[in-house]
Amino acid sequence: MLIKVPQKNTPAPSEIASETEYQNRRSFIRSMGFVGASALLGGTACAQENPPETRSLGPLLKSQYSTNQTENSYTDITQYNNFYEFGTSKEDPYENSGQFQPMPWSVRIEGAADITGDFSYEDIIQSHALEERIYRMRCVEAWSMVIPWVGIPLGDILKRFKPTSNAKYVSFETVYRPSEMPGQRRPILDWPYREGLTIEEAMHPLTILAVGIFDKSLPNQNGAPLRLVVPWKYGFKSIKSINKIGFTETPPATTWNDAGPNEYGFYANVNPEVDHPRWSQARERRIGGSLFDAKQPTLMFNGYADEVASLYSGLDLQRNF
Ligand SMILES: Nc1nc2c(c(=O)[nH]1)N[C@H]1C(S)=C(S)[C@@H](COP(=O)(O)O)O[C@H]1N2
Ligand SMILES: [Mo]
Repeated sequence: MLIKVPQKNTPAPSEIASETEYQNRRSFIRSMGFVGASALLGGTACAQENPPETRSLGPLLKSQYSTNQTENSYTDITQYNNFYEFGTSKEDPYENSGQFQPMPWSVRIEGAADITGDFSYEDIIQSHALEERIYRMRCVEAWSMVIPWVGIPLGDILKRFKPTSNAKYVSFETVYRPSEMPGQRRPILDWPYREGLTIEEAMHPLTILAVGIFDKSLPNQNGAPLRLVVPWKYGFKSIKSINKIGFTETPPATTWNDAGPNEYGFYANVNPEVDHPRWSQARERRIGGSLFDAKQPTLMFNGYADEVASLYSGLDLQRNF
């Protein structure tokens, strides 16, 4: 659900509100009685009676970047997940994310950019057309899916903040809310979950900030309300429920690289020739088929080599895994 923002108070499409404007608008909205729907309906009852996946996203642009492979089902995509904030098994995110409140939402933009501060979900996505992009997704655990994401090219959003020439990397953080995310009550990972990209990767047209799947807003277990999707990298780079984005000069720390530097590199490009130290990365199992289906060969850069290989020319991909 969205907070109802009065039309005449909505900024012009190209405009991005400053922090003070944002605060003013929020207090204006409050004074008008347009309080968050969660306050109207009361806490968790809202999440259960009106789950965010029921919100339709309206007309979508079809993207030239879509794969023509068969999509996984809504059930596969929403009930077989990795989202350690809700537990470590694949069913946990579906089962344990009902208390999570993705709206209202804001994202803090910080670091080497002319425009920084706190911006609402609506401010972040407001002026952008939503595209449907059917992407192959490959998890480091050697399974894959084909998912119809709804999103916005991340670069189009980042440019509005005017990153400076010192912005060599982009860092991302997931919200820290142990009261709503039961996995965060235990030190499974060093919370909050963190990820990072080079600025070139972040600006690449294949990288999107996703807000939905099929034609609906993101269910909690898939990273509501905003998550990254970087289809040529292992799934762990596609960080969910983002509430902080930073422009940095040096490579940002990332959760999985900190947890296991020999197993999870900063780049994490899908590469059938570089094995995970504990298993092969040469083949993958497509979720949704029979367990007896043959695994299929994994493609370099997850099949996106034509688009992204040039980002890594001259880089030793065995060392920079
Ligand atoms: N915050 C956060 N983001 C995360 C994860 C996580 O545990 N926490 N898991 C990652 C991993 S390992 C994968 S494979 C994808 C899974 O996305 P999906 O469940 O929407 O398919 O999310 C990634 N993003
Ligand atoms: Mo993953």
